[in-house]
Amino acid sequence: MSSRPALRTLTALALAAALVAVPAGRGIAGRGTAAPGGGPVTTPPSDRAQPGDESLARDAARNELSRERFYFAMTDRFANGDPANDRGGLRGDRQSTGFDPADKGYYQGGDLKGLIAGLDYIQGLGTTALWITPAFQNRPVQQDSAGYHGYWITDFTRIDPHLGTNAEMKQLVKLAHRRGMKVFFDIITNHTADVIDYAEGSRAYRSKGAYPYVDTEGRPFDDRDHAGRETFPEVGAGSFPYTPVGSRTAKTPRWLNDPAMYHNRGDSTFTGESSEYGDFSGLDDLWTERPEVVQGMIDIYRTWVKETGVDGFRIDTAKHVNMEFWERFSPAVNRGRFFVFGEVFSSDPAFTSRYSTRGGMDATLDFPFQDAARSYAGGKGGAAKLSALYAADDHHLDADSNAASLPTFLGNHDMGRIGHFLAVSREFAITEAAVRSNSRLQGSS
Ligand SMILES: [Ca+2]
Ligand SMILES: [Ca+2]
Ligand SMILES: [Ca+2]
Ligand SMILES: [Ca+2]
Repeated sequence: MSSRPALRTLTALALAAALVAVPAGRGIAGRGTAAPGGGPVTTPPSDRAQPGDESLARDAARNELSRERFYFAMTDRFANGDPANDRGGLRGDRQSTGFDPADKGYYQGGDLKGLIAGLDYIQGLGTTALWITPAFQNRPVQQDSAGYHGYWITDFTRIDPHLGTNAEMKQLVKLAHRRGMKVFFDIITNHTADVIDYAEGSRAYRSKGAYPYVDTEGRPFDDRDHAGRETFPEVGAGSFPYTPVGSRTAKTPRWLNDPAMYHNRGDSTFTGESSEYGDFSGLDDLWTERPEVVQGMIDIYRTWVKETGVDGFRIDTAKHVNMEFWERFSPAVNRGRFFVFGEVFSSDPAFTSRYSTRGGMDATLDFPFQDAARSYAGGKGGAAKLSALYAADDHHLDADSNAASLPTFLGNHDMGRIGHFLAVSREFAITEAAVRSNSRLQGSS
């Protein structure tokens, strides 16, 4: 008999901004019974069972995190608990401070104190876990928009002063735990803020075939041959397809200021090779094949886990980092009861599942479910996509992870809300390239 879940919970939660509902994964067993109060799932044996069948017909292994109901809060948009930090300690107009509550592209004043004060409200919605937008210090303004969303990090060791302090983050986690709630960080290893420019004055993607990396002796090499290894070829200023220029002091930790820690190939087109090697609208794309970058990111995030006691990570743009990186990063941070789920923007379970079966994550955000549920509820596509989705659940199955742990959602802060999709009365595809180019969250414009 199968324990493949035939039903996923669809609980839409109201969120602080145009955000996402992430209910309890695929947490209901197909023919099983969910115990009241969230206890273990039990599947009664058939009355035709033979002696010994029960030991074979067990429920699938379930990570205990498969029953969380997430509330995804964009901290800047939740509640302003401390007007004194609204400008992040900066002086001047909004182009300096990033603060302009009259413009949704700028900081509005929300902060960690506001979240702490709202824990009663958040828990009262039935929430068991809080996932907050990246909280580390951002470049306050890039072009005509501010880093209120948190995806333009300059200092990976410090909470952004617009949002609060490192001590307040520790307090948030502690107070959430006291209520039996978990806290998840939204983390980024793919890129930093847009600090590096190219001397050539262009950002069009330059491929590895036409512009191979060269070592300090001028010899071309393929960095994939060295990905995930302990050593890497010596490179210098002339090693890259573009010549990186920009501040050498803007980022923390210091290793992030070395331009040789970045791919320096120009903007991603979200297809082919550029998906992993290109910049997100100028955001500096880290050379995640390099051992220094792997270890640097492990050090950053292990320190945060140790200092705050946070319960897990939602990993931003996971699809845009090479798999060898995840094979080393995930086991280094994902220890004990920790839970890691990646953002892999794809509706193909054969693709998304690789990040938990090979890349060491516990799960990926269930983009394939979002796509199939939207298609079904929109009334045009029938149930074929949903049927195919469930039939593909076995892609996710391995010794320590399976489809029951996939956090589901119907809309999110990049693509929009489900109500909008349903109002559009035709079948359409939500592509990553279109979503990314429309979203103010990732790009620099
Ligand atoms: Ca504030
Ligand atoms: Ca990348
Ligand atoms: Ca850049
Ligand atoms: Ca696994």
